[in-house]
Amino acid sequence: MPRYRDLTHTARPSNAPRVVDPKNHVRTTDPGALQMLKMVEDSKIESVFDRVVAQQPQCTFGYNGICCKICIAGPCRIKKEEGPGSRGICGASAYTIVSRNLVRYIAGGAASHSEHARHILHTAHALTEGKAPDYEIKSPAKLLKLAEKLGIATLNRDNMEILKEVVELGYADFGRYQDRPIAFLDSFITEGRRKKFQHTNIMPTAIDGSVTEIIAQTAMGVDSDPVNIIFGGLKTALADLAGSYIGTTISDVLFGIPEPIVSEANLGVINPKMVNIAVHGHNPVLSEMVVAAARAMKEDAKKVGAEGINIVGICCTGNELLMREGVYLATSSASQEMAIMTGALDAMVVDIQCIYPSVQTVAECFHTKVVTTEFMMKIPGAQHIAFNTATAMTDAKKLISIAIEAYKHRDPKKISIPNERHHVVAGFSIEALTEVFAKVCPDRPISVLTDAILSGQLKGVALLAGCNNLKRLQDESHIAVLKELVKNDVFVIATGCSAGAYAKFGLMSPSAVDGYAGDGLKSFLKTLEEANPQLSTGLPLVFHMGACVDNSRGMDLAIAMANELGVDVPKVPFVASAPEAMHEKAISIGSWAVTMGLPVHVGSLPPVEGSDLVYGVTTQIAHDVFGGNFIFEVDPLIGATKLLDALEYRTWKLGIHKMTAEKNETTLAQGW
Ligand code: NFS
Ligand code: SF4
Repeated sequence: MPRYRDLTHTARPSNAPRVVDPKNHVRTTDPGALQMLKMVEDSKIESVFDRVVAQQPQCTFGYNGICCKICIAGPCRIKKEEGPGSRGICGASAYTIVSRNLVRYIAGGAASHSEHARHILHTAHALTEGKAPDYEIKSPAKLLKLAEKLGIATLNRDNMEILKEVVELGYADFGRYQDRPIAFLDSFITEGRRKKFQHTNIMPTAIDGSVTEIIAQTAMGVDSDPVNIIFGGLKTALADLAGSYIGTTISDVLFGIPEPIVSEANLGVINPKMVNIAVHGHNPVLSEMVVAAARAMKEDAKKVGAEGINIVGICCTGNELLMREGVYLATSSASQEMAIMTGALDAMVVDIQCIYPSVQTVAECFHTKVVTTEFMMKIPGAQHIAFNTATAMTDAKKLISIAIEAYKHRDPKKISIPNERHHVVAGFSIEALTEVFAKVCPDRPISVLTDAILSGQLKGVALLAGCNNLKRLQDESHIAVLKELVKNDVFVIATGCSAGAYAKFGLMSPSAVDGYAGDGLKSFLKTLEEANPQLSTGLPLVFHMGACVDNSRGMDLAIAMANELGVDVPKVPFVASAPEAMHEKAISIGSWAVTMGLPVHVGSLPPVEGSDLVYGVTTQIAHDVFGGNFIFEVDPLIGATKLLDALEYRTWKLGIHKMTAEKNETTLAQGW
């Protein structure tokens, strides 16, 4: 069972309101979005903030996860404690319905991440076939490292040949039928986790297979055992991790490993004098090309009177481009419509995931062109230009031309851009971070981090991730959790819209360190900076590790720490939090993080409270089996305190066992 230092804390959430201020339309704390809302106050443009209010109160059956629509005898709801009303028509009880619904979210998340990864594999495959002339192997170093991890020979071989084999293995990971674990997953987990997954029978053999399996397992009249269902879900979650890892690593091979880079964030990066194009979604395959095409077409923009072309990012496409190209981050998930409301956005080019269908509705009030680019993602009313790997540059140029043409139709009266923009230092892939540590200790770079934790200078590491969920105010919980953790000397890495929040608020910058970091964290960052005089960017308060698929980078760091400490992941002072989780992908990520052995705080409750058993499994039993557990808590400060407790407990245990081992000159015990 997880332990809490504050004896008033239990595995249950506090009674803070689940939907804060449900009638309030001003559901953001982002200073840029707030300004924008004020500016369009009189215009009656409907936004996501209005729709959240319109949805209140939300259905309690759904909220608790006790509504089943898996077959069309339903919908069934659990209405009573006892009798026929306490079960669905087929006899499914609350724990069956709640667990089935939960793992189907995981299937959705795994499918999303993996489809993204598959697209990247297709691009790499086309490259090896000579059918993607506009792409290249930007990072041969990453390719070699990856191939070696996967057991693929590299000596005296051509890079393209190696990539071909890596891609084939990736494809095999999607559809394997034989009984061998997913290679990409197996290549980077610890021996302890490997054994645990085999022992609990959740080691996935194929990504596609895991998704279909869990859908089949939860079909009407199949599995009704909640524990078996949840274990099936965890297997799918591990397939999600594998998909994410494929997405991250192959993207690095094709587009380069992120390195520390300077940029700016928030709506003020939209420039009234330029042709502004927002790239929104998740997949760097298209957006990297858009950036290249924009560089090539600067003169065309000048012909229509603009000073140039300004690419800005939204959501995880924004994170990918920020990390690799230093592209400005305009905004994050809940304020995506606001970018259009500036009246100066000429085109919004979208790929997949987290794109509100409403962007087209808002765009219709302006001159902005919304362009969809993938076959599986169309919006009624928006233009569709199929993006093709074989003709990538030509397609990207077409997209830029659409924006240049739209620029001519701007209405100057409708332009109002918030003046909020903040300095950002991003680009901390695990390679980049390791390089920074290596300047202090070249032989064992990760020991710089683990030693700082063992000595008490740092309290541990936290990965802050996930979306915006407007049950609370946008970004409020992200910021509150971050501030509490850094104040208490936690080394924080961030991804997704959580990273976006810190960037937009100016907290992802070296200048934020003095104001918010505790003394231990401050001195730690100072030591790193002094050892890295070549690093002109300085070191930020919180380290950007990328998009949501790049949570696999975070896992990589936790594993590196485990290896350095000579223990398995559940003993590493490393925690994760999604303070404003929303998407199925976030549920999937949280689930693999728990399975990998991390305490995971989630600041918006998934629908699990309708079954005490499922609630107990996810928050308590999971800890006994995997060493990780969910901490569901909507109050960000209580959530942060529970994370700090978990870190403290792990560090304390680690210290005691290390001391004992040293005293008795034995190896470190593994069984605690
Ligand atoms: Ni992640 Fe990125 Fe944001 Fe949530 Fe959506 S953009 S993949 S799912 S909302 S963090
Ligand atoms: Fe109702 Fe059972 Fe069908 Fe679900 S599977 S809708 S509980 S009859």
